[in-house]
Amino acid sequence: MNNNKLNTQHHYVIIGAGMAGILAAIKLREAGKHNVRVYEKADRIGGTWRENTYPGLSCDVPSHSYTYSFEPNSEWTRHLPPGPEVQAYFESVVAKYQLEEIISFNEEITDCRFKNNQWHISTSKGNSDCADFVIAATGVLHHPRIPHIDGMEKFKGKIFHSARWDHSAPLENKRIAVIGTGSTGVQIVTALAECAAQLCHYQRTPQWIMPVVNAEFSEAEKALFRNDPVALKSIQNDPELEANIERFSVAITEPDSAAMHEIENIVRENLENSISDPELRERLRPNYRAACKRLIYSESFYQVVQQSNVEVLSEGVDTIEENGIRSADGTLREFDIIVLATGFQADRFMRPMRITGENDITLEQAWADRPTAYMSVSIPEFPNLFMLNGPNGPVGNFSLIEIAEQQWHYISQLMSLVESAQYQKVSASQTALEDFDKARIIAAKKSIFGSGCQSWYLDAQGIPATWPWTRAKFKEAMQKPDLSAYCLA
Ligand code: NA7
Repeated sequence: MNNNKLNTQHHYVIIGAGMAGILAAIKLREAGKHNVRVYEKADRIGGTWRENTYPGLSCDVPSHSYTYSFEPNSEWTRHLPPGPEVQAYFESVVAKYQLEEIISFNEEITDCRFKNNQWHISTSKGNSDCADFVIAATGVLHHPRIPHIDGMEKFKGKIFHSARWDHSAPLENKRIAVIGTGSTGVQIVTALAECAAQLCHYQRTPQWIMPVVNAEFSEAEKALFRNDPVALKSIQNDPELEANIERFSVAITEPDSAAMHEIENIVRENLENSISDPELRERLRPNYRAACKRLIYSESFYQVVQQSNVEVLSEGVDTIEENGIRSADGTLREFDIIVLATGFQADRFMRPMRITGENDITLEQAWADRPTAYMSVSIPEFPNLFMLNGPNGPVGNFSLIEIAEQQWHYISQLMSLVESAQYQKVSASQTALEDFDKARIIAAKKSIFGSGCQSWYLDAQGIPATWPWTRAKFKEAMQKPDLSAYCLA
């Protein structure tokens, strides 16, 4: 490959100005590629951190790990950063790299079609664009999953999804119902317990809770990080944290490992030691293995659910009526606010955008069985289109920033084959994807995610859609593409 032949005139389109889109834009410009356009359907950057503004929002990955490797942040206030701080971090990065000038806000890409070795793009504003490369950085947890509960439309109070928080609704001394016990529901209940008159947590399935101390960084620590780049780098690459993350990744891929038994012991002891009422303890006890659903980290959820103004209800939601929720046991509880912390449609990725690759194949056709991508980044017959945090990536309690950076390292090597004019198009071969998928599915079924629970990690057939091997193996796979897995023309 002759890098001297780099053609800086290639046009790059990035879909989405969230964490991954920002990364791609920075990396492209850093490499001297200035013909870059980011399309963002909202009016601000930030992706999931823009959309989620609920009380108690916090990242469940340590702050210094949830940070671009090249943009360390001395100012994180806590071990697990509050959501608004994460949003502010991304906004500061966008400002520093002057990315606003290349972002088209309020402009959704509606259609992408590959023709004559280019992607022909249409947007919601009626504009068109023509790109040599498309980077889909559309996020995973993006489309709210709104359940259809009988009578929802009759409710006279406020009802909204956690990712569409209605900030006009006062919370102080209100009667509030939260439906859903994922990370979101747990964070919301923990926050609202402070101000609600009555807080009912509707639990369809209990969760294992990993105790955590979400310590604040002291002023002295922040001053040290501010003044000593080496100290800042070393907290970012903290070897102890690294070892723990790696151990966790072994645990989820090898459910019988000592690492997984250790996690199980911790969460079981947390439940046993924290909940004094035996009846409530049993109601909160999951009947599946720890980390089968995404593990929830909480400092105080178990303490909060024992407060007098908080109740965990496992009777099930039957209907919603004018004044509240009727449980399956017939009890009507009245509420001012109902929060649907019911998660996301994690299989949508860049859909509903219409994407048509070679031979008129649509993304809907390619993904008729399930969303898949070779190594999580490339789809056969969709040349020069790459995904960051696409299907089959390592999404289980890891820093998606780190994952996206590794994917970028890999993708940029594929793009350079076209940039150097060696080839005109590159996409994974069908055989490579099939082989990858076969191995992935075998391993996925054996992972903790396949150990018998319902979660957003599972595809429509109930198979974990995540990267089923260790984090170290992913990092290794992202070092260098195996070109024999690609169709190069
Ligand atoms: P999750 O983890 O998908 O959790 C959704 C929760 O909502 C979960 O407890 C579901 O119960 C519950 N749910 C969904 N539909 C219903 C209905 N119809 N009735 C009752 N309960 C329902 O989403 P989160 O937003 O909490 O977290 C997503 C990720 O964001 C999280 O993993 C972090 O990565 C950040 P179920 O367990 O299916 O019985």
